[in-house]
Amino acid sequence: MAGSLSNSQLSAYRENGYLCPVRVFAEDEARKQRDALEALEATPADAIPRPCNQYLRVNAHLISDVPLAVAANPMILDCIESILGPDILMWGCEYFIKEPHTHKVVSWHQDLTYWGMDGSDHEVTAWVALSPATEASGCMKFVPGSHKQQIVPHTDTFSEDNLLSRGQEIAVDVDEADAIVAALQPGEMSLHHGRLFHASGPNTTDERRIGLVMRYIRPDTPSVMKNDYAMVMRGSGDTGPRLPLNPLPGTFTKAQLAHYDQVLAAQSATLTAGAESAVSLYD
Ligand SMILES: O=C(O)CCC(=O)C(=O)O
Repeated sequence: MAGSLSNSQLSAYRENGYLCPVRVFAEDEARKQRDALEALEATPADAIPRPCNQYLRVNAHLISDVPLAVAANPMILDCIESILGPDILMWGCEYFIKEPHTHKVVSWHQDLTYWGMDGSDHEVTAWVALSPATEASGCMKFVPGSHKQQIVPHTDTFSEDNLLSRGQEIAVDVDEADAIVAALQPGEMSLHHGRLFHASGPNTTDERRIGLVMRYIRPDTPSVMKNDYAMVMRGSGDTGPRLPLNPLPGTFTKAQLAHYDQVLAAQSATLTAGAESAVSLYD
C-alpha cells in the first residue's frame, strides 16, 4: 500500500486502533493555523446567520478554506493513504476547542455510533493539535484495541459539561486504567479508528486546547443517509453513495453558507436520530 506510514506504524494502528504522535507540521505553522482560526472566531455575530461556534464545530470545511488547507496537507493525506488506500474523501471537519479552566469534557464514545456509516472500518479521524494537548489541558484518551468490538450501546446524557452534541456515552463500563493518554504538541497529529473507545477530560490549564479534526473515509464507506456528502481529497474522484462537494475558496461567502445549510439539512436527521431530547448540533 502506498502512503507514508511505516509497516510498524501501520501494524500499530491496526492492532491498537490509533497512532500518535505523528508530526505533520512545524510549531510555527501550527501557530499560523491557530491565528487563522482565531481570526475566524472574531467574525462579527451579525455578519453570519448562525453562531460562529456552530460553523466551527460542525462541517467547518464548508465555511472556510482555512481548515481546508490543513485537511489537504500532503503529509496528512500520505498517512491517511496508508490506512484507507488511494481514494480519499473527507466527510467531516471540526474544531474541538476547550477554553482555559473549562469543565467541559468528552465522554467515552465511539465516533461511528451516529454517523450512518454502519460501523465501517473505512473511516479514520486525524486530530491535529494547534495548541498543546496534554493530560492537564484535556487531551484525548484511547482504549487500545477497543476498535475490534462492534458499536456498543450508548446513552444520551445531554450533560451541560459535555462537548458532544447529545452527551452520548458508552453504556458499558470503561476502565480508565485501560486507557492511554494521547498527548500532542502543536503540529502533531493522532489518528484514530471510528470504533475506538475514546474520551477527554477538562482543561485545567491557562491555555486554550485546540484540535482541528478531519474525518476521512473511502468511497465504499456505507451510508444510511438519503443524501450524504463528501469532498474528494485525493484519488479517482469516486464518491460512492455520497454526493460530491467541491472545496470553495474564501470564508463565510454566500456560496459557502448555502453549501453549509444544504449539507446540515441533509445530515441532521441521521445525526439526531433516536435522541429523546432536541439535539442542538452545537448552536
Ligand atoms: O477533542 C476531543 O477532546 C474529543 C475529540 C473526539 O471525540 C473526536 O475527535 O472524535
